[in-house]
Amino acid sequence: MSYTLYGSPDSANAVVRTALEELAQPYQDVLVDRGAAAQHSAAYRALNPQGLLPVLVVPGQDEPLFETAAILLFLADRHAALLPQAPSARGRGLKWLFFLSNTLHADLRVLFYSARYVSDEAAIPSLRVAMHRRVEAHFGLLDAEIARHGGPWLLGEALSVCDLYLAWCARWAQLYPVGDTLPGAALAARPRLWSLLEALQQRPAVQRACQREEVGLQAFTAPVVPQPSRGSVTG
Ligand SMILES: N[C@@H](CCC(=O)N[C@@H](CS)C(=O)NCC(=O)O)C(=O)O
Repeated sequence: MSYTLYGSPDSANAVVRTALEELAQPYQDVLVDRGAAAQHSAAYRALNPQGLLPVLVVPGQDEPLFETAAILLFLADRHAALLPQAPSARGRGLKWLFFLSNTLHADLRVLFYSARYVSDEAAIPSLRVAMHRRVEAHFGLLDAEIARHGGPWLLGEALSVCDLYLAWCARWAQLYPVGDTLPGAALAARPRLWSLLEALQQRPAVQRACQREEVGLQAFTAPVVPQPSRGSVTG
């Protein structure tokens, strides 16, 4: 029995998919069509009561898993890969994984779904200006961390789930919300971070994930809004 990944094109399921591909684990896909608001259906909320993507169903687990970082941590533990295993380096992996989840990704969500975070829509432009500033600072911290130890990956010499999460966040920051995004140049000006993105998108496993997400093979350094053959990227 293999994993079952619930997702929609170019959504947070892409991070989990990339981890599954890097781990060479078989999995099946279930499309949750955001264009039809399927993530809010009763059937999907039975899997994730938040109505958010992704969900990973894991044989042998008594419940479906949700929250991208939790799923990444679960997979890294189960397969003893993609996070430092040495006790002395474990904390390094966890702190950046949590930073990506509860700070970078959470702040990106404020940009993507700004109307949910204000009571007056007139406040959205100014909220977005502030959030762009925060997100740029987060990418600056990540770039500085790579520079501090010399890279090439966020945690040093070994690829980790943090790199996968970081790269998809960098992609989304350049694409969404359509018409009010972080300029790609703001990321390209972060040389260590940019090198990481370039290296990551050359990996065969990452390319397999990008193909299944239908996002093209320069998904992180020259992203374009996809036109998926099934489902929708928004909704
Ligand atoms: N904290 C959640 C956030 C997931 C998330 O933002 N998912 C988006 C897709 S990228 C989603 O489901 N959006 C639909 C919605 O908010 O209605 C996680 O890490 O899993």
